[in-house]
Amino acid sequence: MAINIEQVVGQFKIEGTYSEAKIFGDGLINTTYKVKTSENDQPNYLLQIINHHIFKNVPELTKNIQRVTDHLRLKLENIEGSDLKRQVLTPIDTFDGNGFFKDEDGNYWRMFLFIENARSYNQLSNANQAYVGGKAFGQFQSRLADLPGGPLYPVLPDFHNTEMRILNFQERVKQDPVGRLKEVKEEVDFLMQRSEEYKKIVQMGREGLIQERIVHQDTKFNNVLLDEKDDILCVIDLDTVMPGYVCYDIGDAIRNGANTGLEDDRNLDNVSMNIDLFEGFIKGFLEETKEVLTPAEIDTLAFGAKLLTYEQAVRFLDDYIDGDNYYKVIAPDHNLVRTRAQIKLLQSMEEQYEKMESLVQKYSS
Ligand code: ADP
Ligand code: GN1
Ligand code: MG
Repeated sequence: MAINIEQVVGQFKIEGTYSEAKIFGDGLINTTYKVKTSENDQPNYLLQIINHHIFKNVPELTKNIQRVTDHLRLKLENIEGSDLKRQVLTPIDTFDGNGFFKDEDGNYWRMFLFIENARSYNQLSNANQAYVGGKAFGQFQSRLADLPGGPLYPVLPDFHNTEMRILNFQERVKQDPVGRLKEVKEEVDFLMQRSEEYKKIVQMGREGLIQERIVHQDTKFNNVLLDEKDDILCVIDLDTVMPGYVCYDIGDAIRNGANTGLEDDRNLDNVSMNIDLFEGFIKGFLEETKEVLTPAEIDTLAFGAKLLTYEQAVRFLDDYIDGDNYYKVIAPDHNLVRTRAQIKLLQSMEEQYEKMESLVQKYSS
């Protein structure tokens, strides 16, 4: 059935009159629209179809986001000069009080206030942006450290459980459901040769050497909005905020942000890790978090960058072998292109690993 967006918007308590909706942003998971209102003095909105094949419990997901944004807003209220409409996401409630709307086709919709005059970048152009990105995710984590009301609901259990992801990947390789394995033997071998090394963080957690904290878990650079001066505005895309290890956030930020190429670059010569951008992320992140992190956690940060890049390569290749059921793709080989770019990035990190570790030491002492 054709979607009537105006009717969907009518379920939410918006201010102003619906005027138009246009597809917006470059997320790989949800479908996002910018909704404009016709009055100049009324806000615009962001409307999303939540990918409920991935996020199966939408009511609990909605509660998590409500709790997280309420807490962040409370923190901002105590910081002079805060802009409560732009420095934290504002979810819009529905008339039935659920905070989401399920349409006749089974799609789940939600709305936020649109954050105006914000930029989100898919690629960084300088180390200052990396520093700001690191600071944004560090600040996000430290502000949520005292979230009341018990643990958040684990919306995606084992999301960054690399040990589990490797086991699932091995199973997928065995099944080879759409006959693509023959094209990717080299990539599978590369990843399997390293599988023991990348089970380390989960093992450390099991042994009680590192603890779980509330972390974002999807720290792509386009999930932080910056203002016109490239200062931190707001961390967005809160679907995966859950208990997890600290190296997941800084690791994924570096994986995504310190790449000299694109996540899906077909030209592998473009892809490498820029050590200056790495340094910017680490400096910003540790400025916000070093007081609370334990020495064991600090020791995992450089490793986290390799871990998340490795895991992402496993996830993209797993989806390719499975026939592209998870990530949005724009070409039949898109997930394979992404896998190869992650592998190239990982190799570049392996080459620079000593330097990465020494920068972590520098900014944590
Ligand atoms: P996905 O999970 O698909 O990545 P996001 O929640 O990150 O979805 O939203 C997609 C894009 O929409 C973001 O990268 C960002 O550019 C933009 N965006 C998201 N929320 C807002 C907002 N409240 N105001 C302005 N832009 C936003
Ligand atoms: C997805 O939602 P988005 O586009 O910010 C994915 C991340 C991956 C990323 C790779 C819930 O992020 O884990 O790292 O794509 N989110 C989910 O680009 O799987
Ligand atoms: Mg996003």
